[in-house]
Amino acid sequence: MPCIMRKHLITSALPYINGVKHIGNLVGSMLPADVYARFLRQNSGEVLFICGTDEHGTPAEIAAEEAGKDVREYCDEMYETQKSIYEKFGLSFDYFGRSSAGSNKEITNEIFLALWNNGYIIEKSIRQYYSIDDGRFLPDRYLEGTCPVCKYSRARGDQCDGCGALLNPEELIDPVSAISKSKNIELRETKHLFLDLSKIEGKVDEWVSLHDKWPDVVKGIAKKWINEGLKSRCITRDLKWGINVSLYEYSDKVFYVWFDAPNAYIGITKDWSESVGRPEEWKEWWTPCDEKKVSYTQFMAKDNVPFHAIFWPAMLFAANLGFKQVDYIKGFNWLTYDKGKFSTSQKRGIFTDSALKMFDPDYWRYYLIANCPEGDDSDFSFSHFASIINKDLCDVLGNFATRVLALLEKHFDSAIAVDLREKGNIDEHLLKNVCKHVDEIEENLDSMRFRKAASSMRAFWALGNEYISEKKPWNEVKQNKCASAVCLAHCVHLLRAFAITAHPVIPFSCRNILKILNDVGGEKNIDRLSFDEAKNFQYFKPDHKVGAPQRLFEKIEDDRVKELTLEFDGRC
Ligand code: B3M
Ligand code: ZN
Repeated sequence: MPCIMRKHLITSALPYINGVKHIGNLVGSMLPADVYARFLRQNSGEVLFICGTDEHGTPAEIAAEEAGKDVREYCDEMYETQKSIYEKFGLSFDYFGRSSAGSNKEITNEIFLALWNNGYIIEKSIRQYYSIDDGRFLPDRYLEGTCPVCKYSRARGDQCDGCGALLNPEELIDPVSAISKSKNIELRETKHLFLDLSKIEGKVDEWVSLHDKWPDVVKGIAKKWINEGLKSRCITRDLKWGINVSLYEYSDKVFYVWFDAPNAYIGITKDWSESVGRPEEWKEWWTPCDEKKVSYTQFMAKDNVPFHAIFWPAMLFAANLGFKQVDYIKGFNWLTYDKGKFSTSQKRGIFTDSALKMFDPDYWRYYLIANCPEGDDSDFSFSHFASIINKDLCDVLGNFATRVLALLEKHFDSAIAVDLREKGNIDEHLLKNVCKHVDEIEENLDSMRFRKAASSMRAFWALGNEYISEKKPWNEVKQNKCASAVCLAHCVHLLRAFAITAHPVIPFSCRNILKILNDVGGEKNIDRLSFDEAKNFQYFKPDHKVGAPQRLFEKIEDDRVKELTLEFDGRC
């Protein structure tokens, strides 16, 4: 098994606090990260899976204002809301923390002071938009206008949602205050702190070049940034909500949200460490004696790549505090909705809370992993969703389970009835095939090829149906009851193997399968059942009884598809 004995640190991009996230956010970071974490835990890797809410910056302030709440109160509430949604989706974070926690304040200021002491911070007087009507400076999202690159009309002061370009506020065409929509704004002098990225560019370039195995989308973005030359970036903002800058002259300013958010991966790990009563343990992950002992993988959508592949690594190199750099960045393209972009701020798409009301979490988990925007963007539609669920989960996996359980009930009183440990009973040909499929799923998950992992699972489930159709135990039972029992015993073991290997993707259903199979130990320990165990076809004893047949998945009917398509016609 490749690279399994190392410690695996996994972080998912921290979902922004400004509202319930949509399923595009889920598939672009948290869900695949969870699948990977679950896979590694099952296969004996020591895993630490960290995530949390990203709470600072102007979108949080704006969302709080819209909700008529104090920003701290808004964040407290939205943190709980998001956390509980992710639990329902089965996201198995070891710790789900917050970027506004004290730990992040500490670590961010520690990194900032190191950057200051090492000469990477420059003070500059800049001209920034000031709204006369609002009586304040307008950082980032407080400023709106037309994007100079793609002409999208609602680009923000720091980034365009239309084309992803990172912008400086003065570049916006026809800027207005996002608070009052007032055009009564003017550029005023104000002093800010900048991170001098050009000074560390060589080191970042060299480091990026070492990572030729990163996905194309990640390498492409990283290289583009390097090739365009790294410029200094403003890291302070005139806001009240955020982490205060620990320099007297700047104490009325806070850090730019992207300056503090990545540091929260470390801060949240500290909080995890405290929570498990081993307050020093976070260091084993972030400052290990042997760097190679920890393998660090990040998950994110492509718009977050510049910050994770360039800015944060640059900060960590320049601060030189010995923090572990990322080893592998799994970046994703977009999941589009009705061919357009999902958007939290514009409330467009399917949101995770309403998704949970529509279907069981495993339906979403399976669909989203099987169609994740890995190589390219992928488009969501309810008809596509229904066709995948009906075909793969209902017709292939669910159907096999029902057939096996029904035959066992009808002919063998739901008992296994034979001992596969007896010489000659094991179907070697089938077992060889099983091993091939299990290895394929394992390889795909290990190398984070999620779409392929789902299709190799589907192929494995199809093997079950092929096997039972070929052996026809319902016929066999009349002439050779023993042969029929042998076939069904293999089928029960196949079901167990499906449950073990599909567990990273559809954990609720797989636990349920083991429950139906009366595999009490397995059900309890499924989180740690290695894929090698899926190759064990001598697990169940002859007197073992399984449960009555039941449907694992319900088909999604055409009427329901029509209803949902109408309800969410891209304007929900
Ligand atoms: N909050 C994701 C986003 O909202 C952003 C990720 C931060 S990861 C340190 O685009
Ligand atoms: Zn644009």
